[in-house]
Amino acid sequence: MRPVEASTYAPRVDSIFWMLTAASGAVILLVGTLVLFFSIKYRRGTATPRGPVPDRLSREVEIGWTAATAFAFLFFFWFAAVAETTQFEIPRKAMEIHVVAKQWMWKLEHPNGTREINTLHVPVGVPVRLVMTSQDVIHSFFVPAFRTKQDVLPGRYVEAWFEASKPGTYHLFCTEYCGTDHSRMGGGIVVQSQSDFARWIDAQPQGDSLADQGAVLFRRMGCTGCHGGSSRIRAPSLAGVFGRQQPLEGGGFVTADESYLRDSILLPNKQVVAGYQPVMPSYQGVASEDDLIRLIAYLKSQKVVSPRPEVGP
Ligand code: HEC
Ligand SMILES: [Cu+2]
Repeated sequence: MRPVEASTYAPRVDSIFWMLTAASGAVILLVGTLVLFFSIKYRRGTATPRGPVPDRLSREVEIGWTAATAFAFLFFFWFAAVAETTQFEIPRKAMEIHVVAKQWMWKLEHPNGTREINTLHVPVGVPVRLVMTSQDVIHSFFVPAFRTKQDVLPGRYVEAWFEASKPGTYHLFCTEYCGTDHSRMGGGIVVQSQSDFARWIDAQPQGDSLADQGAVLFRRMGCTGCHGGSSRIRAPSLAGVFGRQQPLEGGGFVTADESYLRDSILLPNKQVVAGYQPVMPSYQGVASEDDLIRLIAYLKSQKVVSPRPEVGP
């Protein structure tokens, strides 16, 4: 029985599998036939010539089969590499889901603040980008029906994406042995039609969006003390920081993505913004993974209002 293909990526992975199976089958058939053919042709008592093979023929055969297999494998490599690289090109308009793995559950959050545990609702036909981290050990997010599998590491963000192509409920597994209840660390992805999904998300208890919750934290954790407009300490304005090419102290640039923002909060001295003193305290151990998701959502929601002159050195 064929396993379900429920994402746009699944048929591509499967075609690699079928291609390799077909190629292996063809080789087995060829070798088997030749073994049979030669064992009959050269069986004892036949008058078939048994002298050495002419040099020229032997060379042609060598070059021929080496080239043919090399090209066949280059083709497989190309095909698989193209399929694989699409996994790193996350569509810009993708819906965003934050995933926090911990022993032994999956915590999932939608941008509007809706939280789920071990079950994730997504609409069909919409690319979904997963921003994942772990609170403890290494886990791995695996949805066989999507052919999506990504290790989830503590202390950093890893990304993956998928686009579900068929409504239904599909298994979610942790596929990295992570302790006693590893085998029970699973759940389901519920793929709904877009209208069903819209209805589902509307029916969830209305809380604040992640960005709004982040704004509260931003004040409560004292970030405004430095990053607020009227602070005495010189700190960069965080409006529009997300996605910017940030010049660093000591030269070089970094793209301000989620991982960079995360590091800026936990390890502020790792990459210091050009023209500023490394005076920001580390929030390691202060800001939880949940807090970080909210703070970053807030920073992402801050757009530049008006281009104002930088007061720089
Ligand atoms: C004591 C003052 C101070 C506090 C408090 C502070 N920061 Fe900072 N922050 C700075 C300074 C100075 C920089 C620039 C130097 C650097 O990159 O470390 C900075 C840099 C950053 C950057 C990188 C900005 C960029 O343009 O690339 C981010 C993101 C950031 N802070 C977020 C926060 C958040 C979130 C909080 C609250 C949890 C916070 N900061 C609290 C002083 C502060
Ligand atoms: Cu796990």
